[in-house]
Amino acid sequence: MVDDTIVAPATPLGVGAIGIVRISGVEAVKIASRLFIPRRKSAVKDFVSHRLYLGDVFNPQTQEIVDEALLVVMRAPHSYTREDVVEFQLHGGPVVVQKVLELLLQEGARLAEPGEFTRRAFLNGRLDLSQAEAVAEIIKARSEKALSLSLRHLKGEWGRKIRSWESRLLNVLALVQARCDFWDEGEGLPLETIGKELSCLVGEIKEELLYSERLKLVQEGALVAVVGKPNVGKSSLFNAIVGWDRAIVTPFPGTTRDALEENILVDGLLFRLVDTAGMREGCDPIESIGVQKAEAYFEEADLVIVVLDQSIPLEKEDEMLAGKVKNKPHFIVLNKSDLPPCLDRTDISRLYPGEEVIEVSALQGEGIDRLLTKIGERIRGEMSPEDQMVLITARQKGELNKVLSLLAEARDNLQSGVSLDVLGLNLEEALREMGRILGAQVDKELLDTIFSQFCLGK
Ligand SMILES: Nc1nc2c(ncn2[C@@H]2O[C@H](COP(=O)(O)OP(=O)(O)OP(=O)(O)O)[C@@H](O)[C@H]2O)c(=O)[nH]1
Ligand SMILES: [Mg+2]
Repeated sequence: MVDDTIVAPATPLGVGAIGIVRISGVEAVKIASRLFIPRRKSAVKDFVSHRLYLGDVFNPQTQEIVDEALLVVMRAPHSYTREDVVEFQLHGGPVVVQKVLELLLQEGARLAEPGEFTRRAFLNGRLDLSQAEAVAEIIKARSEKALSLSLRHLKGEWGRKIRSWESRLLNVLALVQARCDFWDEGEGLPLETIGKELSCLVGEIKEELLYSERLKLVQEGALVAVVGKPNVGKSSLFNAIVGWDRAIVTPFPGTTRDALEENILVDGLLFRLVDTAGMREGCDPIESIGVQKAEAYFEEADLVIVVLDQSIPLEKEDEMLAGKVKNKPHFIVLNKSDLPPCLDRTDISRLYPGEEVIEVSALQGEGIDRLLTKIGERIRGEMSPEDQMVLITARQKGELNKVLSLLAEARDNLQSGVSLDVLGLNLEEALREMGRILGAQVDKELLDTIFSQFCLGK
């Protein structure tokens, strides 16, 4: 347990209906009681845990009343940090919140560092490290999908998975270590079983890391790039999707130079939609920088929307793009459907054999909803199976990658008949890395497992 008491605003500093200031630590109740007079006679120290009490917040030095507030005491260990926590629910507004914060600091609380409440929750064993990270993800979640994944993570699904890998690995290590100490090298060691289990673990972890690639789509939003030759209506389409005149539209080819990015939500999913310069060669130096940017976005995109203008015949730029786009997930959008058609359908199917073409009129807003539905479906498809996804932070991914290479090394060592000592070391190191994912200490646990399974020393 840490012995000081921390305080911080729990709501954003701004105007709102209520503003919450939160204190946590051994002195929380004592400090809070110095500036709160309950409406009914009872004292703060006698408040029933988790019940709201109305009263006045006052400055103990000047006796001046600062605000009328609701106070709730959440006694240890039944609180977020597992310490005594007190929350002041004040009238929203930066001045009141700031004032109460100052008073609490003056009465002996310390200003919390970012994440310190959650850090205490972790130190006091309420959350594992990955759950603590999930809390941060929930706060950052920018789409419903990301939010639901963070919540699932917080409930500990990911922790359960890691722990199950951990215990399987412990079993393998226990087998290896017991033989190292008490038997001749390898005698009676079920090498095949160990090899199989290691391969199994490597496979499962690989798969998990693969899923986590898709997670980027949820957390950061899939990058959807609108590309095409100049003047086909890319910016018009972009504007129609984002819902306002974000990009400049003119009848002159080469209008867009800089790529423009906007976040949009479709069906609970976040997208980064990018409008790019029309791709063509031999343009002026400024425009060609724009074209280079367009190409970079094209490469990076999770999904490409290729725009064609159906009011004019195909040109060589359309052909060039068709060649490039083949290996990327993409949609063909036929724009300007309000104008008389001049583009031969057979030409399109020659360029994009067997592909579905979505007709829209960016100018009149026709077909946009259908296009959005298609985009949503496609990205969901890329992410599936959704129920297997868990949210992995970059740190966890790093640890998991290390575990993976250590296990692969152990498996290869086993195959090449390396000594059991070395194998044991590989596995121990992998376990240590794995333990880091949830922030747990593994060594004691390791000993426990070995003793319980093999009764060493008896
Ligand atoms: N009739 C009709 N005109 C359209 C449509 N979409 C775009 N336009 C017109 O086509 C011209 C070019 O539109 P932009 O949206 O600027 O085209 P762009 O592809 O972004 O062009 P660059 O930025 O130069 O590459 C403008 O005059 C638009 O008004 C449409 O659906 N129907
Ligand atoms: Mg444009």
